[in-house]
Amino acid sequence: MNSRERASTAPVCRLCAGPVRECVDLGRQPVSNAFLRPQDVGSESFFRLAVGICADCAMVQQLEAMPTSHMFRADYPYRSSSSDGLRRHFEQVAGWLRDTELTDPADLVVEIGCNDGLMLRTLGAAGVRHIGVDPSAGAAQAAAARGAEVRVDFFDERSAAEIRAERGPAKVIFSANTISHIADIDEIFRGVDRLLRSDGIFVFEDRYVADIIEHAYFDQIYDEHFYLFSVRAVDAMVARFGFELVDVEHIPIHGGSLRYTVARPGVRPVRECVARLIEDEARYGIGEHDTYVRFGQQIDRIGADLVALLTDLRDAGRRVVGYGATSKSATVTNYCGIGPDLVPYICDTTPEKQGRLSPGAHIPIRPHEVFADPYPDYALLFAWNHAEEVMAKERRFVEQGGRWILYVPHVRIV
Ligand code: DWN
Ligand code: SAH
Ligand code: ZN
Repeated sequence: MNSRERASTAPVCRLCAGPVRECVDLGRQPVSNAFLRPQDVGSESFFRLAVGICADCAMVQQLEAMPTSHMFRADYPYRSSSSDGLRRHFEQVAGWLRDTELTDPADLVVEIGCNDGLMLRTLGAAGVRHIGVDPSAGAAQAAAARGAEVRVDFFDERSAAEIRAERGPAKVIFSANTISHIADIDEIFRGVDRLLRSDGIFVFEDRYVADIIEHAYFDQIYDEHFYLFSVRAVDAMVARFGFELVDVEHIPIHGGSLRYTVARPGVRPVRECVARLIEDEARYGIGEHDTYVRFGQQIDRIGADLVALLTDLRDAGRRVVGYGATSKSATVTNYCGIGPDLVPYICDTTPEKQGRLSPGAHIPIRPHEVFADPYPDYALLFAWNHAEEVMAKERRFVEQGGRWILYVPHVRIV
């Protein structure tokens, strides 16, 4: 069977046109960051959140894409600077790029998906030539207020060509938690090809599928995370677009991510960790359909256990509130059918989310100050990736008898 014949019967890989086999179905899901006003209930967009793996290149990808225009709007509410841990991380990234790559005053750095400018403001303050590209006008405005220059736009071949014409080629193109979000990834690589200097590097960080599998982080799957990257699949992907994967570094961000460094072929030495990680992935079955089928079974168990626990607590008259109105919480609540009857509200520090309802599940989002007024009996930690920071900040909650509920890799009270 050639790939065109297979395409008519099976979903087709966005990258290599190979057959994609479905393995996880998380059901009907909303736009994970579309926190809605009470008067807008009934106007939400939903899609089927299902994931499959390509039999040829092993890229894990969603079977249906939520349109980009629904996800990344001017009022996209996520702000990178809502966590101290992320603030420290992006300051480190900026310092590393400044000291190793952006050493000449003429060097230009471009950030794809700069959001509120956490990374760029450090480089801007150090006098580095920079520009961020992000369609979220609200976040871009916050970035500008911090001294980062931002173009409110999607990064694609067109905007990349315009940036090059205006400012010259980029020595570094950086992106965190954005490349995996873009189903139409050809646009990204065509843009990078237009904009990157011949000796430049394209560095991107994204969640690592091996960590998602190992820790059953099923809530890292939502509309925005269209691809779940592995080293094997990214290595093949960048080669297809005429680039070379030269380095990979494991970082603890968002429960486990990889920082990929990509260059034009032959320009930079390829570090041996690339081949080593691909071998490790083969040993752990990261490219195998069966691995993801087992992951799906684990998700079923977590969902059933979580609903049973929340139901028992409610029936026993205990107060449970959600902590952190994350994108991840949209997957958990909509997959499990958890609504305000089980979790009456979610506390969150982001002004853009407060006073709204959570997507799909319609759980009210309330300001962080409400958490201690009075403390609930239990807090369901949707922002588990910031657990250390949150638990340190909320020591009084535990001292007053409060307990945390965690649900990955399994449901438990701590
Ligand atoms: O990849 C993505 C990452 C970068 O951010 C995007 N697709 C969307 C988003 O994912 P998320 O919403 O799951 O990200 P976080 O960083 O887990 O969100 C944390 C949420 O919790 C924010 O709304 C802020 C809130 N929060 C809080 O209320 N108190 C966070 C901390 C640390 C706190 O102490
Ligand atoms: N880099 C930040 C924000 C990640 S959220 C961090 O790691 O915390 C994803 C960001 O990518 C959003 O701000 C969204 O508006 C932006 N984005 C989505 N598609 C994009 C595209 N095609 N070009 C540039 N930015 C994009
Ligand atoms: Zn493929």
